[in-house]
Amino acid sequence: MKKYDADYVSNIIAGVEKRNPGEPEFHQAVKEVLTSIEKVIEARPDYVDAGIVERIVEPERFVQFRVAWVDDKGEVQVNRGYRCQFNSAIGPYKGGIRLHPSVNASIIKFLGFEQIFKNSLTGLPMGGGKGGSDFDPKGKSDGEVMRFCQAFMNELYRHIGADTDVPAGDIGTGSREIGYMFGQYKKITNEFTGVLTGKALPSGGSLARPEATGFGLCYFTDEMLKAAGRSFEGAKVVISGSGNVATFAAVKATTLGGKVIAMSDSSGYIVDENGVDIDLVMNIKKNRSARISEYVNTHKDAKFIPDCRAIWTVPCDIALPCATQNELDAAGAKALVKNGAFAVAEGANMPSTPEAIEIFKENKILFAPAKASNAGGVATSGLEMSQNSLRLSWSFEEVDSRLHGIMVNIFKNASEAAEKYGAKGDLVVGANIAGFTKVADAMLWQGIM
Ligand code: NDP
Ligand code: 2IT
Repeated sequence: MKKYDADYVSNIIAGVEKRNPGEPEFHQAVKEVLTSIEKVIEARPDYVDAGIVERIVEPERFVQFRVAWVDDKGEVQVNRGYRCQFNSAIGPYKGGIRLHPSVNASIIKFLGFEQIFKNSLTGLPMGGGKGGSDFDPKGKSDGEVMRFCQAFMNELYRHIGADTDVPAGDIGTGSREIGYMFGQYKKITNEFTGVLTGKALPSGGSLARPEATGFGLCYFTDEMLKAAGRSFEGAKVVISGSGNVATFAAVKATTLGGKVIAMSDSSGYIVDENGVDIDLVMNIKKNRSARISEYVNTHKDAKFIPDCRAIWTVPCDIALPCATQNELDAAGAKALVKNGAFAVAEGANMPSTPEAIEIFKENKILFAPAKASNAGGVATSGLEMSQNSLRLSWSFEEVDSRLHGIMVNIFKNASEAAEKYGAKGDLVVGANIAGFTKVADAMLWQGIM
């Protein structure tokens, strides 16, 4: 029988590093989760006995495949596709598809691993998964994007299904891409099912799914601020990114009384002290190849700085990193502290480096970790799945109010778990413990597999 000792967790982390060489993002995500659930593992010999932790860090299935398609010049292009089916203990695999040139096995595994605990936190029956490709939608014609998505689905379809694995959007994958993938899945299988979420309304999509991640982020942040006697009211807000999550976070932060003064894309950031014109940002970024620098052509008072990582030097009260992993490092964290920011809430997945999180902790900055604060997107995907199963559509207000309730609950569960394990106020620990326990109990109940 296995026993817990002081090296138990560090040995498992070392094993993950050895078995997955050259995958720093995956190592980072595993380390963060495992080190923050040590107290639970220590208290649960049955988890140790059943090898729960050794099993939870190993994907149940990881597929990598060739995606060949023909570009507008008639030339053959080859990309690499992935689907990581990480854990199905509490429901079908669920998680987005990322289309970005940086996509590799490490990024897909880190995202799939995070998704296990995030999905568990939503309270809905969804396992963890993630997929993607190194395809770059920037600079591609609509026809090229369609041919790529169809080629991607020509392989992916055999691995997914409404009760097996339900992909959705992520960086580079929005309604257009989901549409082409959905059409191809339907063509191949001759089935109209809720196999993807983030669908357009006439094909079974859910109202409020486009808004959900950004809105959910602000609902969660609002709870965290309220518990600390603060609010969005009158706060200056800096948001990185200008895609799906960032723009709807900007909308809701404004509704809640905040003033968004800076946003970015991978080429740099804009500062508009009059308050960012969010409609304009959305309009510019409708085209995936467009640059946010165009903003200053219309708003002459605004500035564009061609260095996206420097956005954290803009003095603000609340920072919402909503672009990508590791975009907020120690230098960014120090700048936020120096300028008096009081809260950081993650919209992107793992946007803060471990060093940055340490700096927030040391300086008592309120910190909302991604797997709790950005769970509103996948939660609403779960609501889309429910509507598809019921063959019904709920109103915007109905979906939004369920989303709000889910985010309030996640904050409550993460706060309570943190307090129970002696880490009051530490939402990193609280979210990891609350997310992990439910999955671990399901794995325990289902036996060794
Ligand atoms: P989008 O593709 O809509 O937007 C991505 C934004 O981030 C763009 O502004 C993009 O700039 C910027 N960005 C992407 N990669 C980089 C990079 N390497 N360096 C700097 N900037 C970058 O994606 P989403 O808004 O959907 O996703 C943003 C984040 O939120 C991701 O971490 C995603 O995993 C996470 N997330 C998304 C959810 C969803 O429902 N969509 C749910 C939960 C989390 P540019 O235009 O220049 O590429
Ligand atoms: O990271 C995420 O949670 C997402 N990209 C959304 C996943 C989903 O299935 O809606």
